[in-house]
Amino acid sequence: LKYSVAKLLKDAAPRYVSGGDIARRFNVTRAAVWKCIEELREEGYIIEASTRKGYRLVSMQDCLNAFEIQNGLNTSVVGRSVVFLNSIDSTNSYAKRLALEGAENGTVVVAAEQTMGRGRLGRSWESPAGKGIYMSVLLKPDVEPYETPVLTLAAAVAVSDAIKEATGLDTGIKWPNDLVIDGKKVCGILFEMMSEADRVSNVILGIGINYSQEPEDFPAELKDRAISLKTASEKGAVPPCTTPGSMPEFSRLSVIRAVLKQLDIVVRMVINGRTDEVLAMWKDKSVTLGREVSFTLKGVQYSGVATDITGDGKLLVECSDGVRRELLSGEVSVRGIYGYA
Ligand code: BT5
Repeated sequence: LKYSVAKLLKDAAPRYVSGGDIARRFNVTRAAVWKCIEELREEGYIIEASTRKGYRLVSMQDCLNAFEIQNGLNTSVVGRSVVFLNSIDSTNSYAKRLALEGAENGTVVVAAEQTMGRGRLGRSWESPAGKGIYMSVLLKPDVEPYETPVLTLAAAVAVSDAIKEATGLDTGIKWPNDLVIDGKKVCGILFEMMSEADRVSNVILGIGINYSQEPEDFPAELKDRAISLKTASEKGAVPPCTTPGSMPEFSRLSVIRAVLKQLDIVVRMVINGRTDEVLAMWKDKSVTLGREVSFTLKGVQYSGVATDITGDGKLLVECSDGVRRELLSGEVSVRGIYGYA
């Protein structure tokens, strides 16, 4: 009932709907309607009440729940099932647990907060409550292990396109899949897989996007290396849905839905063998290719120029010792000149 009431108010907005009309429509008491409204308000729906006119939905900007993430999404796989959690250790760890219990292909886990958000190579991901987007997508793609690096690059392309769609902001991709704005990291992606013999049984794509942190919200060591969508949009980009003089009306919800839609598209491209197109999209957004980079491999530090991406998703670096090396994401960290390691 709760979300049926939300949908009714959404369809009617900005007009009021009377409590009596809602009660009759769903065959419940006015007291039950009032209780729904209270619950929706707790979930972040801003609903105005007027004794004469009834209820009116004013804003959904802070609201996040499984119903709104999934409602009318129209994707073929990604988002088939959505789990929303107020707080969790890590959405990737949670998705892994769901996978072991047999969760379906395309299951999405979204949390408002992570208490142990993870990065690659044992690093951590700052995940303060309500200020970021923390989500994991469970996929069961019919691919072999060597095909998965392209899938992780594809995820970066999808999130970059989604951020553009939902906020109007342009992001560059730092290899393998950090999204950056003005040389600062706005999104990180953690790719994990569970495989049996030579089949990939489950892939978990973990996506962390800084949404509304102010620069001072980041820990000191990240202040110059991290940025949120909100800060970036205040600096000049024009989001698609602004009314003159008002703050940008994008939301965690609109960004998440755009991510799911774009992921659905690129995952299908990879599965259908259209990897060349995906790699071309990645290259187009890359801020790494053509630049000088350094990295550490088995304790030895190398530097060189990143020249290309191989057909199977590895970064080609022409090293200063004359050797051309192929780097696999997840194995190494590439340092560039973008203000952060
Ligand atoms: C990543 O690792 O960038 C992958 C981050 C993935 C996070 C998502 S959130 C949902 C899902 N559940 C999880 O538990 N994880 C995924 P990496 O390339 O290793 O970068 C980690 C480094 O980025 C850290 O060592 C910090 O230097 C920096 N960092 C940490 N939190 C940050 C933040 N919020 N914004 C920008 N940089 C951050």
